[in-house]
Amino acid sequence: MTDLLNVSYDTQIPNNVGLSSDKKVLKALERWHPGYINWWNDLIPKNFQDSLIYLRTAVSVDPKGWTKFDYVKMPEYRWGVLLAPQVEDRRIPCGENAGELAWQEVPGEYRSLLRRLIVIQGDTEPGSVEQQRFLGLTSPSLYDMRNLFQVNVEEGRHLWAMVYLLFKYFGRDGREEADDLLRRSSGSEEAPRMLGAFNEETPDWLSFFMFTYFTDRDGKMQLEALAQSGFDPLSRTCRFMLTEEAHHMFVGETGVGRTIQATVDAMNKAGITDPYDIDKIRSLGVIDLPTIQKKLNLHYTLSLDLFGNEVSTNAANAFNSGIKGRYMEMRIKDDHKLNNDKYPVRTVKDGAIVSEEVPALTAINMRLRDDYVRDAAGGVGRWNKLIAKSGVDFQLKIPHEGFHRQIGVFSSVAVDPDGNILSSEDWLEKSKDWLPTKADGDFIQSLMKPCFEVGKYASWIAPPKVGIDNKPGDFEYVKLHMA
Ligand code: BYC
Ligand code: FE
Ligand code: FE
Repeated sequence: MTDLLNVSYDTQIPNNVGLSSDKKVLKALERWHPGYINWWNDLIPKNFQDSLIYLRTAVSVDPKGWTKFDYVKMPEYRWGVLLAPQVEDRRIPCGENAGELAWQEVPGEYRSLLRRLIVIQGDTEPGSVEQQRFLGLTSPSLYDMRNLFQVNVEEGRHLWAMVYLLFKYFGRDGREEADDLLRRSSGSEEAPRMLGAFNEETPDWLSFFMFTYFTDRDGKMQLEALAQSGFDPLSRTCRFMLTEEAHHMFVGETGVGRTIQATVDAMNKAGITDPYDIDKIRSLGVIDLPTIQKKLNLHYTLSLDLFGNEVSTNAANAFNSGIKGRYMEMRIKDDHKLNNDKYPVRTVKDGAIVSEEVPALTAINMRLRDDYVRDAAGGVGRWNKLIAKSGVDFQLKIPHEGFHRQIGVFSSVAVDPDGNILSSEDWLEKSKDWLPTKADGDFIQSLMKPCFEVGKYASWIAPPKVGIDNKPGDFEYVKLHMA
């Protein structure tokens, strides 16, 4: 018997799903494993593969004590298949099947819908690691390097989580999809990743922090929605993934916060009060606040696109069948079917942005995006508190939902960060004030010099307030392998 909380390490693939007695799936995973290891080894620079990284590994799915910290070489990280414990008598929470027992097998009529969502989810995980592959080389500290690699191995594990579902429940086409997840790659011409944001670059550490704050938070929201799934194995998988996700967003929030802290500290020390005195501020070796705002604008809007179209029949079908729920579905007080309900959606009509009531079933994506916007605002408020405390007169703002969009109703119009519709000439002229330019990117790149000395930090980022696993400031988070 496998203990459902503790992770069994008796097979090559750590798991709490009883793999050692599920020979068919174990074999399929073991056949897939070398391709995965090759993907990882080709991706991450060699000297980091040989370095010892102070990583947390899941040893249990018990929320009270699921991790163990230790030095590991990344290729030896025990990627595993971990599902949150089964809830007895769990019911389908929404849609036309609401109230029925959750499915333990894939319902035939929803097979392709379910497979598509699992594949899309699975595709983003390795995509993000591909985007971040070179960041180790310019890490501002060993602490940050460790956090980068922690995020990377966990995104790798998230890929394993989806691949397990494909092998276990989708037979031959599941195996083909699992192979394709390693065939596509971020930014590739022939076989790009499926969703837009995962084919963009993560060229520097500020982008990495914005990505883990804003884009991993889309991950959180989508996982929350999939954790509601009536397909119980998907629900349990996503519930465990969410416990890991919290750390990714922590890395993002504190990373941006520490970047801001270094900037305002340097400004104060040099007696600069005008946040727009950009050349002077940059000459201090820190990133000026207006450029941080531009990066925020970029990553926030790329992340909004990940919610799909505001009005979507795909989303209506997923909800109605009970495959995907809303954020906190169980806490919402309505009939969980939405057949007669309306939901307000902003749209563009006769050159103006207006709000329109649409059938709530079709507005599932919009609703999740609204929840996301509220969730994302919290950290921005905390960043502004840091700035206010320093006495610098500046506030970061989340741009209007119509700004810089590629997907949905706003993709056809140019909108400024305050929500005014612009002509394309105006957009061309002004967007350089709102989105990072090549010159901004070059400047940030000029700061991206590795700082690999124990306990030291690059000029543009403040040290963290507390260490990982309560370690002291001079803790060696990475024992670098010198080639
Ligand atoms: N880029 O009806 P619509 C994460 C496609 S992140 C390209 O609105 P739907 C993570 C769409 O696929 C979370 N294409 O679609 C974060 C559809 O194509 P088909 C990932 C896009 O299904 C950081 C067509 O446009 N998980 O975990 O309602 C690091 C019509 O659109 C995009 C999920 O997303 C786009 N942005 O909504 C690591 C959960 N948007 O089918 C990891 C699973 C739409 O007509 N996915 N399209 O060819 C879903 O639930 C939904 O597929 C989506 C799209 C919300 C993504
Ligand atoms: Fe993930
Ligand atoms: Fe993540």
